[in-house]
Amino acid sequence: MISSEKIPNNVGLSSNKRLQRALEHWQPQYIQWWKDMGPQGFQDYHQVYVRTAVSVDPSGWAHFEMVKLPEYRWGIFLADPVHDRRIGFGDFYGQPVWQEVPGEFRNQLRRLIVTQGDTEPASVEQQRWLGQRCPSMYDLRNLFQVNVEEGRHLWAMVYLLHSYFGRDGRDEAEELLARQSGNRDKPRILDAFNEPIENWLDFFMFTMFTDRDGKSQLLSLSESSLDPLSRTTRFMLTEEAHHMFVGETGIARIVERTCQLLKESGFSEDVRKVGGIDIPTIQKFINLWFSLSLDLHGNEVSTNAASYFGNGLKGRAQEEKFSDHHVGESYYELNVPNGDGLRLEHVPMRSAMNEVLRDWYVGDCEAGVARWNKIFERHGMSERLRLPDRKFNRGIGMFRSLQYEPSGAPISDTEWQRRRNEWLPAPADREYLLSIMSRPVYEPGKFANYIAPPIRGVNRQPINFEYVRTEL
Ligand code: BYC
Repeated sequence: MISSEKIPNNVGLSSNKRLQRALEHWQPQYIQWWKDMGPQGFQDYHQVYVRTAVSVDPSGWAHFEMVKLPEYRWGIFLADPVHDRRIGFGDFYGQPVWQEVPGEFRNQLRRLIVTQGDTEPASVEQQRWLGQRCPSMYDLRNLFQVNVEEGRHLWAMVYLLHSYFGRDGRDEAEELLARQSGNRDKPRILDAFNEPIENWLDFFMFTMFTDRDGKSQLLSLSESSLDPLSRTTRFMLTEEAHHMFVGETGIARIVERTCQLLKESGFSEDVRKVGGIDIPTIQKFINLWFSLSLDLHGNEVSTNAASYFGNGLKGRAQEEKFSDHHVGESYYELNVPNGDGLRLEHVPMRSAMNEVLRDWYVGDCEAGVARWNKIFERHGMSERLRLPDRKFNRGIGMFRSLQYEPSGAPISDTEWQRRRNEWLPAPADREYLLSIMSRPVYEPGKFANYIAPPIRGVNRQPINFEYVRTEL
């Protein structure tokens, strides 16, 4: 039975018969999907200390409780409406925002919502085995927190599909549960969401870099003229911040531990010999997940992006920071491949919107990497982590079929094949990581040898709090 008590919401669910009927059909399928494809081994006998969104009040929107994962109260929330909100960019600039989907933009909006929605369950699927290899109970809990909230973000997109797209929307909502990450016949839509996440270095890099793409995409969707889409994504950003925190601090704690192990061994040891994760391996995983997440922003020159912008469907991150919201006559200076080098081209700004968002994203990632490098500085070490060049290892866009070193220098295909394992995780790196993660750490307050404890626990609980309890 669908009830407002089971599904916390601020969308008037108890009086919305149409939405209730649609959800009554979809929700059991969702729970079945969650049990089959969600965290493996933690569905039936474990209680997890998770936060649940219960309102949109900034001073107290979430509530912490011990719950069994399949009983999590996935809710539906829209950020509060902005009085007299006007369209902030594109051809309809200044007109009132839309409360319904205009017929002429129905397909484009559906495509954007489905693409966004598809990533949410995909990430849960990718991460479903990680609980069996966790570095601590604190981290296990954070993994599940991220997973249930990605589940809620799926609910957010399904709410839009059910409420504004009729029959097609209901079909799309079912398809969101039918595609599967990495499945050869029915893969997830975007490539990065079909990559396996088999160890915790992958997981932390994913939450650092791929969730940050979530942030940039959600920021740009929150500018949308379709007000329900804007309000839904605005509230999703509140939860997204924690996911990036998990990634950024997860890597920071690994870096911290690596520095400690290096110091303890008088810098004479290969840190792997003492069970740590060496800096070159960390760098390889940055190279991988940063480049995969760059791809998630789409092609550099895109007619889709131009018409999303012109039609007011998807803006730029923090649109208010730009002075020109029409962007009819300006140009973006784009470096395009030209023989062995590059040539500067002037591309109509609207067509370059994916690239504009990618610029914002790269800046946000750079700030995160600079924070990691402070840890080396604090230890008096000269090592530094860095983002690879934007051309490196690209699968989407103009640099797709070309090869570059992480520095951005062009190389031949043969050279790429020969040196690829120097720059991206090699099978031996993955084997090593699995070897140090094969025994999960489930004892409260204990941490695997390759990662430092966090500075504080969750929601003012002590670090050694029993965040995940096994029912006897
Ligand atoms: N992989 O004109 P283009 C998140 C396809 S993450 C595979 O550039 P457009 C999260 C494209 O579909 C944020 N295919 O495309 C994070 C199209 O194919 P068709 C997710 C790709 O539409 C962690 C063709 O190439 N949000 O929230 O301008 C955990 C032409 O490309 C890819 C969104 O995605 C790719 N990477 O740009 C959980 C926001 N890239 O149809 C969650 C909504 C492009 O011509 N989506 N293609 O065969 C969008 O804004 C746009 O769809 C994209 C693509 C920016 C993704």
